[in-house]
Amino acid sequence: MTVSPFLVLALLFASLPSCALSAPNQTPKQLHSQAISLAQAGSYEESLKYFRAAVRGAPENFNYLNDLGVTEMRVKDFTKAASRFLEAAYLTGGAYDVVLENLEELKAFLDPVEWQDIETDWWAERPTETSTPDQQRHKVRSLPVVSYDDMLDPRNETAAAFLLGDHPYVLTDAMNHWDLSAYETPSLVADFGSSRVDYYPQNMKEETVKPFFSQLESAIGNFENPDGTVYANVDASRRNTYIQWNVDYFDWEKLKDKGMDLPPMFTSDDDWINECFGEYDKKNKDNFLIKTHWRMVLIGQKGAGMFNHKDTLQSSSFQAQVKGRKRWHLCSNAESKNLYKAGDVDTFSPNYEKFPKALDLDCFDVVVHTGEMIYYPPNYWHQTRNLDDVTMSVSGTLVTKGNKAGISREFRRECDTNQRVRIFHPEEKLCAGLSKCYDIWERKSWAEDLAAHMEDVQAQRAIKPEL
Ligand SMILES: O=C(O)CCC(=O)C(=O)O
Ligand SMILES: [Fe+2]
Repeated sequence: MTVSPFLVLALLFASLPSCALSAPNQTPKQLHSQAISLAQAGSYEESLKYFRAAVRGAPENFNYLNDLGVTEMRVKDFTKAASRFLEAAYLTGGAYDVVLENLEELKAFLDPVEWQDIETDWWAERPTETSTPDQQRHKVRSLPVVSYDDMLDPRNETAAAFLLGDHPYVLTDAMNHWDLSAYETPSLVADFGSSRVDYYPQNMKEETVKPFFSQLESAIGNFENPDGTVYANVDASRRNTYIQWNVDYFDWEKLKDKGMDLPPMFTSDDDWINECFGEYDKKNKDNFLIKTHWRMVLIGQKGAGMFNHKDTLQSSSFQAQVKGRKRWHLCSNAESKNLYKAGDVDTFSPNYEKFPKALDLDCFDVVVHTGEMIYYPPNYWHQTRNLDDVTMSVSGTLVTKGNKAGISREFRRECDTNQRVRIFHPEEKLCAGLSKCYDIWERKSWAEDLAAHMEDVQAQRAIKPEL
């Protein structure tokens, strides 16, 4: 490796004070100083942790980005280094000579095709803040918006068509009396701090990203604390933390006590979970809920999101937006032919050269605001991006009249030990519970049950008009 880019860094180093070793809750400036000390002492790998933490705490600081890039070059991680220099050049409008010099140096280590791929990926990966589909050249429509009042009105046939769950929609005014203060992070930590969560310090943008298993309290603590060094071996330079909390039976009940009041079409699983898995068998119920990610709270920073995918099990889902806004791109199963495989197409900003069929897509793109809900039927592709810092939502999986056959088929396959590819590896007891479910789902009068529940809500409203 030639030395010139590092001379640039050496000059930067020389002008900075060295400082004492690690202390918790350091500012980005302190983290950067510490990184420089470590790099000067030749501990590049260790210093990367601190450079990345500094960048995480001050993502717009182009000096930190540049120094991180230089150190990544030193450990021969050229792809990452390139993304730092590109970011720094972008932030400074190309007016920062040091970065431009480093970029030129770096290009010498890469062949032109590799370089072009890195640049394209960097553009596509950059978290954009608005919902403007500026990089989209395929057809996107906005999702139908239905108000809860219209849905509760039996004479409103248009709204009634959405009730059964065969079409995607955004639902408004169904969360008007939720106590959203219960979802402020201090309140969540106070009430659910020891609950177990999957913690993704670096987003869920690809299928291969693996989470840490953590307690909600420490995940939220790390999330809010700019000292990213706690992430040890993870490159946590981007503030794209996503926490996925698979909610167990009691925590879901507790969320209800704290003012989560879901409309009837999203609560039909309450009717059968106890019956299938045993009212007093918490372990069996939780096994079902957690293994299938049946009910979740998703807590994410701006820019975090989930890659384009279809849910397993051919289930439907709803999501209630309790804090911030989330952008969704939804495509029906008919678009599978244009979407390659999960995670391939970034539907917010597709690489049409690499995935040309994406040009033929005809999908939905919608921003769900605080207090709104979104629903999608089975086999819908979806990709998300959080638009606010912090964004939080509650999601639930649903069995409906239209998807019960598909879900039963998927679960039966999961319970068949002769199948080679299985996802959940359910135990015998869980499968015995599921067998009960298939019967219940088969016998259930879906439309009538729902109509009865809706009537109940209307009747309650008539008694308590303030609802
Ligand atoms: O909320 C998100 O970011 C994505 C959630 C999701 O894909 C799901 O619940 O299946
Ligand atoms: Fe999903």
